[in-house]
Amino acid sequence: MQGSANLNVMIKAARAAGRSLVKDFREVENLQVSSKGAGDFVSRADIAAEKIIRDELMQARPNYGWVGEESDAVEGKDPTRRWIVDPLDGTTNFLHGLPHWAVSIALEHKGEIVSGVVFDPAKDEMFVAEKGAGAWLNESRLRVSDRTKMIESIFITGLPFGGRGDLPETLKDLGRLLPMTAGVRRWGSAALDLAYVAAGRGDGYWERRLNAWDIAAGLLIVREAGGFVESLSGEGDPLETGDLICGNPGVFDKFSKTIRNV
Ligand code: 2AM
Ligand code: CA
Ligand code: CA
Ligand code: CA
Repeated sequence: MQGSANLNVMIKAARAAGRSLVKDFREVENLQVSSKGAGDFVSRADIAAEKIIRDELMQARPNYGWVGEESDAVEGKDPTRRWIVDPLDGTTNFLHGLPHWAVSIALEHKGEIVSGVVFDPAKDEMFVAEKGAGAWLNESRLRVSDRTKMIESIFITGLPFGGRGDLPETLKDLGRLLPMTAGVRRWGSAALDLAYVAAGRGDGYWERRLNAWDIAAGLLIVREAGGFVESLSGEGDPLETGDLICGNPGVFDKFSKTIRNV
C-alpha cells in the first residue's frame, strides 16, 4: 500500500525493534527477566525494543507525545498527537520460546487512532492500517471473514492469568459461547488477536483488562478491514474502558449478545 510518511516511520521502527527481538528470542534462555506482578514479566528484550522504537519515533517526530508500556509517558509539544506503543505484546509466549508475539505501534490524533502497525517478526507478518485507507498484511489487502453462522465461527479471547482477571465471569462467558461455536482460541497476544480477526483467521475476539498499548493499533486494523469494534458494555472507547469485543459484521450481533448475555 501507499502509506503516509507517518506510517512509513512506524513500519521502520517496528522492523528495527523486530530485529532486536528476533536476536533476543534466539537466545531467550539467557535473558534476564523480572516480574512486575503475578504472572506479568518484563525482560531485557522488552526494554531494548521499546528504546529502539522510542528513539526512532521521537527523532522522526520530535513534537509528538509518547505512551509506551515500559517507559514514562511524554506530553508532546503538539498535544494533539501521540504514539501508543507496546514494544513486545506476548512476553509470556516470548519467554517460553513460543513464536507468537508482536510489536504494536499506533498514532493517535485528537483522541482517534489514525495509523496502526502490528508486526510479527517471527513470521514476517506486517499488519498495517490507516484511517479511511484500509488495512493490509504485507502486500495484501485485509478483509474480515464473511462467516455468518456461529457454529462455523472461531472466537479468540484472553484468559485470566497469575490470579489476575475475573475467573467466574470468564467461565460464564465460555459456558454460553462454547456450545454454539466452532471453538475458542487463546493465543496470548492481544495485538495479534486483533490482527487475526482483521485477517479473517478468527471471526471475533473479546477480552477484559486491557491497556491502551495492547489494542490501539489492532483496533484500527480491525475497523479498516471491515470489522466492528466496541467496548464490552457498548458505551465508550475501548482505549478508555480497557475491554473490547469485535467481530465480522456477519456474526457480531449474535456474538456480542452472547457475551453480553442480553
Ligand atoms: P504483554 O505481553 O505486553 O504483557 C492481554 O492478554 C495482554 O495481557 C497480553 O497482550 C499481554 O501483554 C498481557 N499479559 C501480561 N502477562 C500475561 C500472562 N502471564 N499471560 C497472558 N497475557 C499476559
Ligand atoms: Ca507486559
Ligand atoms: Ca501487551
Ligand atoms: Ca508488552
